[in-house]
Amino acid sequence: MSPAGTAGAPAQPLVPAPRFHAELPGSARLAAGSAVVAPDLPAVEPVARRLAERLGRALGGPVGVHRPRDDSRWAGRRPQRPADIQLVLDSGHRAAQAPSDATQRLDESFSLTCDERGVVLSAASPAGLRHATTTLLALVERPGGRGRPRPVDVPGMRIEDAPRFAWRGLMLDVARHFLDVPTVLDVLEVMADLKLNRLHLHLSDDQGWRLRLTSRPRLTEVSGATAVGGDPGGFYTADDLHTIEAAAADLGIVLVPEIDTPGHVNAATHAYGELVPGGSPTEEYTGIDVGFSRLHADLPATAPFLDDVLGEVGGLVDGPWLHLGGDEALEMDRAEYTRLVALALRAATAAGKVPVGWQEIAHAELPPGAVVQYWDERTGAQQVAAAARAGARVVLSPASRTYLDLKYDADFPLGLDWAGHVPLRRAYEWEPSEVLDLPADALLGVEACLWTETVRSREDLAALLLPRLAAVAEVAWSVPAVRGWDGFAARLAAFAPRWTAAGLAWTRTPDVAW
Ligand code: TNX
Repeated sequence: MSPAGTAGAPAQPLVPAPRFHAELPGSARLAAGSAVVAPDLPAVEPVARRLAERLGRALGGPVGVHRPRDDSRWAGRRPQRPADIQLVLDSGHRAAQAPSDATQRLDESFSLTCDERGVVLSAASPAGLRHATTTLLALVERPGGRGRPRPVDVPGMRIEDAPRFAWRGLMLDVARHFLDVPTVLDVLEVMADLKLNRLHLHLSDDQGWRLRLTSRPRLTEVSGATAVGGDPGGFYTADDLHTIEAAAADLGIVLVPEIDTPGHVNAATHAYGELVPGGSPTEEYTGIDVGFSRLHADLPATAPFLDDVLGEVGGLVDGPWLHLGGDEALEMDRAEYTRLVALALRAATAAGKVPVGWQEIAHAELPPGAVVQYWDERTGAQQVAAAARAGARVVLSPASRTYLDLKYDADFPLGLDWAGHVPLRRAYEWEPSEVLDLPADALLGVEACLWTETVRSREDLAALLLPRLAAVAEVAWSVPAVRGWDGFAARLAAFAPRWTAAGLAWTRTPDVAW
């Protein structure tokens, strides 16, 4: 077994690295007129459609979807024509039963076989088939040559792949600067191509409130228009959130909305004076300091606010998770903090959601299965480990590796540097199991975070996000045995031109021969 492209052959553009990759004799020629042959199931439909659309664009002519009525006739069989791509749902994979995360990783597992007889993508579930199509697209899509017929010979190979971690996320801070729906949809496509599966939206902070709620309309009426530096704000309607969630679902990505309390709440206290002792709203805030704003456990308006807001947000999303924030409430004592977090936890649970929070919530009593997101390497490792021993799950976002808002180096014009600089190689070369001392099954996954204090445009966003998101995605997906900087750099150089073709202003970092 060798990770693609480490044995002298030109690197295949496979990021994240697959678990198993072997060359086979021959190749399959895909061309306009090729067909995607897929089982006739609703859950497979968006997978087959996306594959056919993108193949059509890459091959310069129409690629149709063919759905044989009786799926069993096709299962495990070779394509009828060598130019076709056959999607096979192989329920045999399901036989092995395992605890929930392992089941999910099994669901996301897939194989790809390409030889003279054509391409077969096989998986136990639509999620696995989707990843298989993503892998095929990475092999087929070559920038340039749009619009004219362009057959592609896919070299013979066998890939068997499955994710290392169940949670492979990206957090977007849409509060410091707002990101409109089309921008978020573009990011979702980038994520899906890297086999990421969680989009965490940080919807509220001191500088703005980004989701319109019927229970508390002033949140966006008053605080929807503000942003860092006096830049334009913005907010999502419930329909916007549904648009994002539906697009994410088509790509196998689950939306995790965050309402940050009990700190980072100036947008709320600016809109509702009842959340402030004395009743006068706080001033709007457009700077980038943290830790100064807070809720008050003893005010009568506080618990109803949390119940209404978290209940309404929980009701807007299909996904099982609701992120409660909980970071950097620096202006209150531990006792009041844990009381306020307990109120938020109760509201999330009442909304039927599994609570997620930044690492500070480990100080509170957590319901079993709650998710704690580790970010601040200066502090908190003990509490997070203790919470994990008591049944919490952990998502790793160590700032010095996964905070994609930190500068690449001192000269980079965008980004912060409070946790140092994060060159591409630093975002790549770390081992999740070494970050915290956790029980074996507590580590749920890895999430990159893009805070937007310095992000004022789509260009700024792409410049910080890419290529580092690819590094974190490979940390989250690929097993250590197939990871290595040289192979990654070579595969990434082959992968990245598709970002250019998509019009993304990514950063050509000095550490890769792009
Ligand atoms: C810390 S990380 C924060 C954010 C900032 C970020 C900037 C975390 C949970 N809180 O409020 O935006 O640093 O890197």
